[in-house]
Amino acid sequence: MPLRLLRFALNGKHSEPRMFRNHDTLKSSYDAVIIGAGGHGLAAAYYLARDHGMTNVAVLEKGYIGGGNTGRNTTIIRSNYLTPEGVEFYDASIKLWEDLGQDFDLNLFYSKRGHFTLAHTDSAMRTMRWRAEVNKHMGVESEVVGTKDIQDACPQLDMTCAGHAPILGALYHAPGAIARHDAVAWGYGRGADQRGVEIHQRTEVLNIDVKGGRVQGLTTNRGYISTPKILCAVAGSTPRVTNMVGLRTPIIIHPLQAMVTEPIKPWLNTILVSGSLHVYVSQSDRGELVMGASLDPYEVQSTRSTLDFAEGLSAHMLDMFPFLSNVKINRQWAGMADMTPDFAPIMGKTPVEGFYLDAGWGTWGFKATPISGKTMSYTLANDRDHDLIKSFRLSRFAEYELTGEKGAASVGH
Ligand code: FAD
Ligand code: PYC
Repeated sequence: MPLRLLRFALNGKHSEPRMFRNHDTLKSSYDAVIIGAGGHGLAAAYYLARDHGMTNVAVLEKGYIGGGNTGRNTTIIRSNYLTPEGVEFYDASIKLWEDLGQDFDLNLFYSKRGHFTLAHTDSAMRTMRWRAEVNKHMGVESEVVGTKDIQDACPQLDMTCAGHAPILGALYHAPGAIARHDAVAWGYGRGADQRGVEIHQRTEVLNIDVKGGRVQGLTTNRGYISTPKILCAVAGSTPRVTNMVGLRTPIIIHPLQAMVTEPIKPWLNTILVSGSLHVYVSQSDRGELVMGASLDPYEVQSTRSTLDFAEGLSAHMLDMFPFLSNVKINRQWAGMADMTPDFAPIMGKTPVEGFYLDAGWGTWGFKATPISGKTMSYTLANDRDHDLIKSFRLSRFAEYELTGEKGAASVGH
C-alpha cells in the first residue's frame, strides 16, 4: 500500500468532507425506523424528510450502506413491463431517474442506452408484441423490431447465436438505461443525512416488539429503540425480519449471480437481453461488460459464487459474441433475491399496525429505487397505501389477485 494512502487513512483529519455523519449513540426513540440502508431504505428516508417533513428518523443497517443487492446489481433500468400497473409504476420511476443526479448534485452516471429483449422463438415474439401493445397503450416507448434493426444497433452480435437459437426479432425499449449503483445509495443517503435523518451502519435489528397487534419498538445489537413506525426494506433478509412480527409472506430466497469482464474498448452501446440463452449484458462507462443470467435453481440464503454459473454464462455469451473468447472475467458475485410468485413486489401497510413492507424486489428492484422511496414514504407518513402501489399489496395473494410480471423479467427462472 502506498505510504501516502496509509498516512491518509490513519490521520483522523480528512480533507474531503464525509458523505454522512457518524453517530456514536442511538436515541431511545424515533418517529420512524427504517431497517436496511440499501437504495430502497435510503430513498424512503430521503423522501420522508424532503417531502413529508419527517426527520426524526433512523435508518439501521447491519452492514454498510449499499452493501446488499443495491451494490450487487447489474443496474438495468426500464419500464417495459407486462401489466398496466407495472408499466405505470416503473415509468414513474424512470421519470424520477432522469433528474435524480441533479436533485443530488452527484453524478450517477445515468446513461440511456436503449434496451433490446431478443426473441428466439415464435412464442417469445408473441410476448414481445403483447408487451409492446401494453407499453404503447400506457404511453411508454416500446416496439417490436426485426433482425435488421438489431443488427444495425449491434453489428457484433451473431444473429444465429452459433446456430443454436437464431434471433427472430426483439422488443426495443428506447428509455432503457444503466446507472452507477453505489452512487445512488450515496446520493439518497447524503440527502437524507443533510435533512436530519440518522443513518446507523453496523446496527442490526434482532427483534421487533409488537403488542396488541401494533409496533412498539425494536431491539438492535446496540440497544432498544421505541418507535411507532417501522419500514422493512431488507431485500434477501425479508423472511427473517417478517418472522420477527409473525407475518407470513410467500417470499422465497434464491441467489442471483453476476460477473464483469476486464475493461475493454467501448463497442456495446445498448443493453441486450436474451431470455432463451439466459444472458443479459451492457458495457459500463469503465468498459467492463456487466453480465448476468438465471437465478440459482435452489432456494438458499447465500452469496456464494459458483463455477457452474461462470461456465454457463460464458458459453452463452460466446454463442452471441464469439470474438470475446480471449477476454478475461474480472469479478463474480451474488446477491440474495427475495422472489414472489408473481414477480411483482410486496409494498405497503401490513396487518401489523405500524409495520410497513417494501420487499419482494427479487431480480428487478434497482430500477424501482426512486419510485419505491416516493411511494413508501407517502404510505408511512400518511398510514395509507399510495395509489401506485395498490396492486402490490400483500393481501393480493390471499385474494387471488396476482400482478403477473413473469413474462417481463429479464432473468431466466
Ligand atoms: P438491499 O440493497 O439489499 O438493502 C437491504 C439492506 O438491508 C442490506 O444492506 C442489508 O445488509 C440490510 N439488512 C438486512 N437485514 C437487516 C437487519 N436485520 N438489520 C439491519 N439491516 C439489515 N434490479 C434491477 O432493476 N435491474 C437490474 O439489472 C438488477 N440486477 C440484479 C443483479 C443481481 C446480481 C442482483 C442480486 C439483483 C439485481 N437486481 C436488479 C435487483 C436489485 O438489486 C434489488 O431488487 C434492489 O437492489 C433491492 O434494493 P433494497 O434497497 O431493497 O435492498
Ligand atoms: O430487471 O431488467 C431487470 C434485470 C436485468 C437483470 C436483472 N434484472
